[in-house]
Amino acid sequence: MEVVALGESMVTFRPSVPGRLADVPSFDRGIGGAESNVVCGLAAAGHSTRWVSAVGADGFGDHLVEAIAAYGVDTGAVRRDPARPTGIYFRTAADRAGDDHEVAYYRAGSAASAMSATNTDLDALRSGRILHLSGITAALSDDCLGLLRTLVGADTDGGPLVSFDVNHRPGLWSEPADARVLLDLARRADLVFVGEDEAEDAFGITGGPDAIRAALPEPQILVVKRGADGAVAYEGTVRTEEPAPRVDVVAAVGAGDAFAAGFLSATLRALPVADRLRHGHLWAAAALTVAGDLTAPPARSHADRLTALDRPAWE
Ligand code: KDG
Repeated sequence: MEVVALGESMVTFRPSVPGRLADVPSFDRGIGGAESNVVCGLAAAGHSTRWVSAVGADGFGDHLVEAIAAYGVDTGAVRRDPARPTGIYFRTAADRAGDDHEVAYYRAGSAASAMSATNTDLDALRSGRILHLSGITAALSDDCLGLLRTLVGADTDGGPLVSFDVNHRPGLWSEPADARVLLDLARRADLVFVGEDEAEDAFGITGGPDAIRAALPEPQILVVKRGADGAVAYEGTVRTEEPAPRVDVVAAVGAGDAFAAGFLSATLRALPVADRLRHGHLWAAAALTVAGDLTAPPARSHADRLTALDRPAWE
């Protein structure tokens, strides 16, 4: 197994016409979940992947497991919980300025929020070359936070490389300061993805990528995403910056997951850091130009041709 991911996935509902949640009469069903988005993208690109989670013993749980398995992801370690429902959520589209959208989660008390270090298959979680986690899980419950701490705090000799996407979701944290637990988790991971704005919102770190690295020196690799301004990776003391290609954004949802998946795919292929960033950007570009949470990645041969372009043509 190349990549294993842990996290809650949800059946998602997007308005079939633009407008406020209060007004739209019908919704299109899809699937979402930051961590399963990553492994679905990787599986679509030919990598072997597993998703570990819990869903209810209900129709939405069936749909999630079937839809994620259809990408080629192993779902054998997903627990079905007859006592709790599968989470769902509703999201309206952003306006042209990019940020006026509504998100309504119905996930409190969900099957996934009851995941813990005792009811989740830790062997399955540690069975890949990379274990991908995110800060969303930390916000779901104390048990979920405990599970994350078990995984990132483990003595990882011979274990998977732990990849952690900070994924700060303000709507899931009761106190803004609570999100600081994410900084502690990030410090114990091997590879960390964080947005420049996110570092300010969640950790109160201002001053850009170098300031974030100064506050977060522990991970072997730290990737700071700067939206349309590109991304910076720090590997030890080596700093690599790659601009993002320009795209007409339809919806930003899922772009961070696609970036992480592209970066991980290139990591598994042992490509240089600059190329890992470029693959991240290209996968994110594919996600930015569609409305849903989950997008097919660009074809590998096409992405390889684009990442080989000289700087002026790339930008
Ligand atoms: O990154 C996209 C995710 O935010 C989305 O798919 C749903 O996992 C999700 C969440 O918790 O918001």
